[in-house]
Amino acid sequence: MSSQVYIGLGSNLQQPVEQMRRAVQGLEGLPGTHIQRCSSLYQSKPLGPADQPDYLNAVVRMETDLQPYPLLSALQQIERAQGRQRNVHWGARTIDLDILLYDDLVMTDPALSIPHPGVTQRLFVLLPLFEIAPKLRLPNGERIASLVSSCAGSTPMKLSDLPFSRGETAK
Ligand code: ROI
Repeated sequence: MSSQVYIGLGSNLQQPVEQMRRAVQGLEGLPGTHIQRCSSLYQSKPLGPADQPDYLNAVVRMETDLQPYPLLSALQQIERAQGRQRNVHWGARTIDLDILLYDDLVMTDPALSIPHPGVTQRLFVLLPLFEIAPKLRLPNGERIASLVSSCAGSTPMKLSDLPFSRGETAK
């Protein structure tokens, strides 16, 4: 049986809009995987070192037959294909793909934490997630809606009201 998974996307290097588009194509191309919804693009100041460009973030909901670790490897393969380099901690990146939620799974392995810790703490994750799943709850019962209203930090700017995967340019 397939699982419902939310993936967070982030990019701040080498034409982020194009990077996001390619990553969505990459996700759609994964075996046994089908994208159901894409959020708008959101622009925000970097969390962490400030000497890097602003980020674009989005969230995708998809159904997949891939188990968590095979899915993680597949995401890392897409990141590598798009030239992702892991040198600077919290540094700029062409593309970042995170498993935010995987059904109601809770796991805290050193290599893979689900739900992703950012889900409760980062508005650039919460806002696009709320856009495509306003009634969603975390496995512990917390509502995304209440997390959005209690989360501190500067509000990311929504760049387009339309999903970016359908050919619109977010400008
Ligand atoms: N900051 C923003 N605004 N968006 C991100 O996706 C993002 N990703 C990161 C760090 C470097 C923590 N900062 C970010 O990994």
